[in-house]
Amino acid sequence: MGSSKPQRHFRRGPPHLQIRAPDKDPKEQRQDDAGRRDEVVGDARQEESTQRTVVSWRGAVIEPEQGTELPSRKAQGPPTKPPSPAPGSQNQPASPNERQRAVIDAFRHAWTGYRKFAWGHDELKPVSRSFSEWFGLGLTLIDALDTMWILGLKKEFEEARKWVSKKLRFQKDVDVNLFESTIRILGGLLSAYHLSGDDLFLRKAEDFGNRLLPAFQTPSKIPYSDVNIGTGAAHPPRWTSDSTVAEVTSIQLEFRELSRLTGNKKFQEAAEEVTRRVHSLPGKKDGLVPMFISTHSGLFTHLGVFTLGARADSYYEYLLKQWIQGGKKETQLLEDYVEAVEGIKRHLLRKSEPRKLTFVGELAHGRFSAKMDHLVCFLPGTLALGAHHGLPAGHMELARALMDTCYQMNRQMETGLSPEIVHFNLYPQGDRKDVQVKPADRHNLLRPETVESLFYLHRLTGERKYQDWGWEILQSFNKYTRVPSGGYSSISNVQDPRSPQPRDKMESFFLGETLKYLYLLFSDDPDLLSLDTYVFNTEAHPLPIWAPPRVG
Ligand code: DMJ
Repeated sequence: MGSSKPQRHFRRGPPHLQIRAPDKDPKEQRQDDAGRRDEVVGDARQEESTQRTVVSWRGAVIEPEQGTELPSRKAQGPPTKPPSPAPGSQNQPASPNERQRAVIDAFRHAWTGYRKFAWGHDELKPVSRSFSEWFGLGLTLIDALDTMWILGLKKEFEEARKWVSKKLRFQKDVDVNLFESTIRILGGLLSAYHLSGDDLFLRKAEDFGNRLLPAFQTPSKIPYSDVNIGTGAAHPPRWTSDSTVAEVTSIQLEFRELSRLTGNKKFQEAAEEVTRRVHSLPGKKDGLVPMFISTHSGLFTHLGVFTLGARADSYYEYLLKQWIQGGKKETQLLEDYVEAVEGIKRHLLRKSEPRKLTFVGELAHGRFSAKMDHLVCFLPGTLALGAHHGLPAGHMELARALMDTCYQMNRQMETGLSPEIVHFNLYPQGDRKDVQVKPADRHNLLRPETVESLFYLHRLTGERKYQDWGWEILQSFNKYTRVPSGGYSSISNVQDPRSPQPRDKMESFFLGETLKYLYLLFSDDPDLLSLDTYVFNTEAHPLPIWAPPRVG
């Protein structure tokens, strides 16, 4: 794609900007100096050369290359570390199968609405055929770039690329949320760069990353939630001086990658300082973190409340994914992740009645609540990914059990679509179902988490049932959320198939994540964005796993 237009520097070859891995990972250096924790018995460096056991954590031996894999891949002999993919080197997919074609059709329908009624704006309002602005940066268009590339929608990609080149300007007096803009805009640009090899996206990413950096200028180095990308003024939300824990700990994949690509360590240093500080904070419970953190003191606030849902979710996801991104050397990240999984098992797991579905509830000051956000459905996928990368088989078992539950959160609704929040039934009572929904929680925002995890579970087990479950969900999206004039809309009531009540908004993550994960779920090709080569950020933007540094 694009090779016919060399004047745009749109090509597959190596980019102009300096691309190099950091000489020596500063975190690794610090770990060398500090010595290893008692639990860590392996030697990460030795692992680099021998591919043997890396660490154990409280007795759980972690063997990085012995995770769950498709049977056909196990037979291929001793595994080797894949090199980081060169930008533009991901193969175009083979011809899409029937289900993938249905995803392409859904994407085209969504894109048609966006193109007609919301072009260059943040989000489509498909019912009123208009748009809404959040940051005023073409959020849906940027979030969808890599999806178009992966789905092979070349014409659409070219047109969007032209908009990025001609219209996207970051010199604007506008406040952006650091986390949301990092995962969607910075992540979207970086992955568009990696897939296409087009320098334009890297230049834009670097410009944007520079404009986000003032958010980190706080007394504690814990960033403010918001920053003005035109003036550089950063501030917390109006109602508090706190930041959200998931937000400040889910920007690292993107900032680290930006440093690797540009050779400028300032992005990585700012983001990793947050990781270091959060690592050693008091107020955790067996690896589980509270939801808020003060930008003044750098301490957790609102102590004693623990959830895997909103405000904490991707903290856990990014511990594992940074460890994978960095080549499985940063053992502190791994330890924090494994400890947190143990904390989840100890404090938050229960089984519902009557079907005994395993779910993740919440804990508030010692009191358990059987409430689970749909957001928590990222967890089966993350657990499966960890097991694939060598974490204990028990993580995979838990992933399977939670995947069943997330499927039931969709299946037990009249529309086949999950509500935003469910409450599980803990006691046998007549014909009461496992999954209960409160009136205020009946909406569905076209979120990706169930299909995201279905993608991982299918990719890592090869079991077709996960594809079939995703197919049911795609059909439900088409039946209840598709707007005839173009686009898909979030709905207010997943329990009323006759009147699901469109809310007139298509979130950017429907194109950035939901449809992308569905397309990947329906693929049977493990090399289409291989999980040994790429790690997906929390907005489904694939970034390369870093290759080990060359020796000698
Ligand atoms: C997305 O922006 C990301 O997946 C984030 O991690 C959680 N919220 C939405 C999707 O639900």
